[in-house]
Amino acid sequence: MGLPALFTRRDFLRASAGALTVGRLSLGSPGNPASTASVRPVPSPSQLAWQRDELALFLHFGVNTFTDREWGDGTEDPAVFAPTALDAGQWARAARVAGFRAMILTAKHHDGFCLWPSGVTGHSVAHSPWRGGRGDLVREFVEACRAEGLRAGLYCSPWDRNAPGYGDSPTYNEFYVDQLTELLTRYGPIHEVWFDGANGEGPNGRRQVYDWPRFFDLVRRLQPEAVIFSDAGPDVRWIGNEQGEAGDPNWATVDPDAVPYPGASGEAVTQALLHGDPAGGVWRPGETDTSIRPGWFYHPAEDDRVRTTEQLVHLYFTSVGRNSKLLLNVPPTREGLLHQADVARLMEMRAALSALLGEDLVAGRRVNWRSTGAATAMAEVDLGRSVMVGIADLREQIEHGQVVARYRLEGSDGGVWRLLARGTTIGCRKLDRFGATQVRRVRLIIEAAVDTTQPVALRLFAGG
Ligand code: FUL
Repeated sequence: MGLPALFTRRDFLRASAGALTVGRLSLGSPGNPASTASVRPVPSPSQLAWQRDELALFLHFGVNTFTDREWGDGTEDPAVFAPTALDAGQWARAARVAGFRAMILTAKHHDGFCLWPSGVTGHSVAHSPWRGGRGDLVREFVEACRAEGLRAGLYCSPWDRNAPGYGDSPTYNEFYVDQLTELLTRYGPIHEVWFDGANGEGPNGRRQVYDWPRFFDLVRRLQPEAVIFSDAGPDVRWIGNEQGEAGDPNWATVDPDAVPYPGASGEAVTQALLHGDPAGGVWRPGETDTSIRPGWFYHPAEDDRVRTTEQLVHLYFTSVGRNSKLLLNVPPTREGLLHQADVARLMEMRAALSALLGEDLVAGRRVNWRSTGAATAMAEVDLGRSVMVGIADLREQIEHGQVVARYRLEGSDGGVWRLLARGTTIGCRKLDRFGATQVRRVRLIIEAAVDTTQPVALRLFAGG
């Protein structure tokens, strides 16, 4: 069987030249009071918890799972949605055991099919054979998250190829607000609301103009603790690609005018998403979303194209290890279960990370931190014995903001200091892998920062 055509939001935007600009969004968030004076931005408690979770599992599931497509066109018969052994508990257990702390479900993708019995459309699980039409997958999903201590997030695509009102902007915005209201009031705390910017034409041939400020205000009102994700935040930004590579450097601060609305495109937008902005007045860390398989939805033809353990470990280093959070998509099969090959890979990834990052050689040693100038500093540690180091794990105290712009790491085994790694930003967590080197003393030199630096936490591992 041929591979289904894969589409990403970038392909879509390229294909639809002249996407509408809907005006600049300038919503504040709890961590970003309106003022952008000289005080550097800091994360809100929700943004801090979101980033420290490090790993979230993304679940693309819906009619596409059964039609073998990536983007449904909205004409799918709800009867095709017929998982035979659905168990959201299996998703959640795999996620927790693999070290994930949150899950995000596609409550509605671009085809408009709702995984919950929405009161404003019949295009939902209520008209499918699953659980005799009485099922509510959003409920099963949030309950499974809670049972495993995971935070629950929802993706409700604004682009809806089934809704008859799509393209008649006020009518559709009303409908979409009703759907969001259902999702944000029926299921208890929702930790992340995930908006993508895909934006097409409705049956009337007119492009829908989304009322983003209204959508974001609604989330704030109904779920004040939730973080809102989109290209344009307001709380969490897209990292700018779907391959799993955060930018280097990667600032959690941004200039909100650089990405004026979700779905904005162009090279300047991509650069702003990848790198953030050291002078940015708003805290908006990047989320790296990518799939364990080539597609976002499950396709049997991709069963032998699951990322390898080594690739998943690399992914962790290029996302979590670059001041980002990893949202890894693992799509349920037509049974409604995560595929055993994917689950095995998640477990192997956890085992590999635990082996690599298990024994901190700095633990119990005194790290000597001193300021060496207005925005430079040095940390030095004696490891007490000569050991091999191959990985460094650096962390800024981001509750006070992000400031480090350039650093280098050196090691010595009694003689000269040798360069181990050099880098730009650190932020929440920076992981560097380098050729394993025998050292007894290690020093971290902060060469440039945009403000006075708080002590940076340093951990070292043997690597391998
Ligand atoms: C994009 C969508 O077009 C893809 O199908 C997928 O859901 C991805 C995560 O977001 O905007």
